[in-house]
Amino acid sequence: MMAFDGVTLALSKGRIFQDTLPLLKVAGIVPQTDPETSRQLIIGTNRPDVRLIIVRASDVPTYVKHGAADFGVAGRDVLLEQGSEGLYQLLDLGIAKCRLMVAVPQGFDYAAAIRRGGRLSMATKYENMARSHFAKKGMHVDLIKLYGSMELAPLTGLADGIVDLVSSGNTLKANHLEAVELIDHISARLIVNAAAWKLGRTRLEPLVEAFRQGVKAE
Ligand code: PRT
Ligand code: MG
Repeated sequence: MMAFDGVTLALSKGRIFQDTLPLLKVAGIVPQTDPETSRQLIIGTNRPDVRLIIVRASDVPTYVKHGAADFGVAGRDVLLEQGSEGLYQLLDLGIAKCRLMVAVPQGFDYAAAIRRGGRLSMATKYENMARSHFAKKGMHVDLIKLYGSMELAPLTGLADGIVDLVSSGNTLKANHLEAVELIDHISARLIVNAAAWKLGRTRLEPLVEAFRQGVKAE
């Protein structure tokens, strides 16, 4: 594995992989297998000098920070939540778009609850972003850290509301919740190891240019 001297791109399967495919295709880069069906975690491409590694979405920055991957495609949510020291965000790829929102049960008067100034509790996977958002608003909020299925929290009395990513809004609707506040717009970014970028830019530049063409074509 260490013998590979091409460029390694870290991706998560699911929406990031699916949305990155057309960008790679514009650059003439085509993966040799589909991570949705194959169990391979290292995927070659039609280009001997470019390979993909498949990792959890929240692990993409870690691989790039440590130089185990040259590049990664990571959601802005992941980068904001984890911090991005040691990384450069080279491009906004405009894919996997969504919004980080506050949501509460339908009919819950969020504005009135804020005016009353009582303590609200919010369940979220995005503790850091939620904390800085509510602090900016001067709100006292108890955050409850969850790792998934945030929507369940208000339905079971675990929390008054949630802070979660929303794209179509169908998940909120299906759970009788409604978005009441926008925290941030999210999209996926092309990230690179900062030290590698400073030292080995000529080796890395062509893939960045390929992505730039892909983004332009989309
Ligand atoms: O799923 P896993 O635990 O492995 O990790 P992950 O959830 O971090 O990965 P993945 O692949 O689900 O998401 C990767 C990236 O896609 C995220 O980091 C975001 O930047 C981006 N993205 C875009 C989204 C969504 N849209 C999105 N809708 N990530 C998650 N969701 C979830 C949301 O949390 C909620 O549960 O989808 C549900 C809401 O979707 P709608 O369409 O019903 O509103
Ligand atoms: Mg997910």
